Amino acid sequence: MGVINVTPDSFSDGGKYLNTDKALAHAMQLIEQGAHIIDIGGESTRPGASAVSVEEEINRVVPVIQALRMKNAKITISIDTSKPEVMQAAIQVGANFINDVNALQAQGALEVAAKYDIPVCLMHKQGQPKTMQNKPEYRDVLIEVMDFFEKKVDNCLSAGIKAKNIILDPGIGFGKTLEHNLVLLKNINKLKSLSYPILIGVSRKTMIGEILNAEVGDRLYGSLAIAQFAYTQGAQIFRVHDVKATSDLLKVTKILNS
Ligand code: PT1
Repeated sequence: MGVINVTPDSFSDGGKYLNTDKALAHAMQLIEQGAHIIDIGGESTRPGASAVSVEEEINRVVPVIQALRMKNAKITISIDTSKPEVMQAAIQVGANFINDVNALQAQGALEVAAKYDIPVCLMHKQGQPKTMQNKPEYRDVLIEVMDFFEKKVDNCLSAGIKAKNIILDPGIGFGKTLEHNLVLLKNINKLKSLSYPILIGVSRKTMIGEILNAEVGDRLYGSLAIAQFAYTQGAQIFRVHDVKATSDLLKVTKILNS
């Protein structure tokens, strides 16, 4: 899964792809580099980010999704949003994957997702982006994330979302310390016991900066190390900025494991 941020304040490529033509060209490049899914988001969810209005978010993402769908009929287009109105608008112009960092908890989100036979990624987070890194605490992070998944999966199934469309994501960096993130990554096998595919988004994140004492532009090798580890533990989808590097890494790792 390659990332396209259509936000002026994204943590790693803020503002670079605001223009529709530029975003489209970047998406086409990510597809060429091996991305199977293009994840398009109009609201940053990095630590400290502010919320944007429904209207603003739709104005950011819809032109990009429309343009990408016109250029490529087949690619999976993921809409990275927590707002049901944005999901709906995105799906109407060609998005066919819902990536919700709020796990469809917004009023009306379950209903929108249930209307379409498309994959939905349910991500765990503690708190809201603005303040979530302000001393996150858990009694047992693994148990709490697993309990959260069980509840949210139940809600999805009750709303009519098919089990085959559900994907789970432990939400690396979303209200979690380095220790919490490490526990979750080391226990992907336990998350897998729920029998849904696991998505991991760790590309260029703070936890790598903390391990390596590296700025955001210098986190590629750390990101690749975690992607390879997560793959070996059973994760199936990797949300990344560096598609060529990650795709090569996964191709070689797959051969060695077969
Ligand atoms: C993610 C994810 C996402 N991450 C899914 N969607 C972001 N499914 C946006 C940091 O610690 O992991 N999974 N959509 C980006 N959010 C963050 C969070 C960016 C934390 C940076 C950090 O640096």
